Amino acid sequence: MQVFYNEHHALHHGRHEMFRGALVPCVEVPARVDHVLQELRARGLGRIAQPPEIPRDLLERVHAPRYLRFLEGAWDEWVVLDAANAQRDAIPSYWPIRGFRSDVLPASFHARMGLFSFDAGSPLTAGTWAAASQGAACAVGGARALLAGERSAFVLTRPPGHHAGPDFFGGYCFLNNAALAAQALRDGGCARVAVLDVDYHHGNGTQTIFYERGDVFFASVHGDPRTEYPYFLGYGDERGAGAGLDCNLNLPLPRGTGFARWRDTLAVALDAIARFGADALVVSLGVDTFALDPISGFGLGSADYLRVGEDIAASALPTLFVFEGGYAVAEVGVNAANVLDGFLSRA
Ligand code: OKS
Ligand code: ZN
Repeated sequence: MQVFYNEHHALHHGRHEMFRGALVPCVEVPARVDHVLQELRARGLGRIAQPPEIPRDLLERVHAPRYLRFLEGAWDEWVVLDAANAQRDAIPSYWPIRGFRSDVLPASFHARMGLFSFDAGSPLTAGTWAAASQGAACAVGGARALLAGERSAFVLTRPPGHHAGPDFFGGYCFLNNAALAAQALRDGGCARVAVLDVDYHHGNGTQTIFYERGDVFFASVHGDPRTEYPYFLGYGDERGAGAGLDCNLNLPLPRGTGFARWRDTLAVALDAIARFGADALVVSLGVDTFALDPISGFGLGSADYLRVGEDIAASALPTLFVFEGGYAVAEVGVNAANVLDGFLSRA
């Protein structure tokens, strides 16, 4: 399996995130991806492949140009405001919610931080754009590997992507790697693409990007947003709209769900993807469904991830795995590699 490893991932390393009234150390740390890479090497799993240059027009088919321009220049703007800012991460504090105008583009950097984000838990750092844009290139590289005939590939990157929407960041995500891969597959000739999101958290960014499109199916198994992040999207009655009606499937499960029920629900998602008639599959592979994950609430064990990979392989589609969440740092490598090993054992 080709592995598109983001060599620049550690350029994004937030110091603190705002969490319920306190600045706490970031949960989404470079060591996560280091552990996955180490585990792949230990198993002799995968060959590192070089990502391509990512065309701007592809980025702009997923993300709004004004959002991309903001993100690319945000750190420089932040530091120009105050030289001392070089020592702190940029975190938004103001959001244009119901009744505010979102057609304006304020001159204030702080206002634009809020316009283009939905939480205070996703610090923007000196290397955020460099890391995120290289991750996007890795995602496109993975898509092109499938277009060239590979059965599977793995995008090993951070920051993750599935919460990033057309014009917003949040949930530790800035560019939507899975969505960019799905778009690259469409552009490369796949008529119908499915995104399967198995992260603990609903992929609100991916859902929003494709909500009105009939060419990309989005299916997600995740913690019920009534109690779990991102709270305001991911409910079962969100079925898509317009040309995308019935091309969105949310399968929320209660906090505390164990592997047996989770696996039955995965089967429902895979069945819907088969009925959609996808010719390629992008998997948003979060392993924060692990029982010991510090910020999540499902009960999967390490061996269960082998079964997850096997079940996904049974759909017999060209499959791109894109790394998302998973914060039990010591186990994240074993868990992610188990999915890939399980897949390869049946592919
Ligand atoms: C805790 C609240 C934010 C949770 C972000 C979830 C990130 C994730 N600071 N998404 O899949 O893993
Ligand atoms: Zn997650």
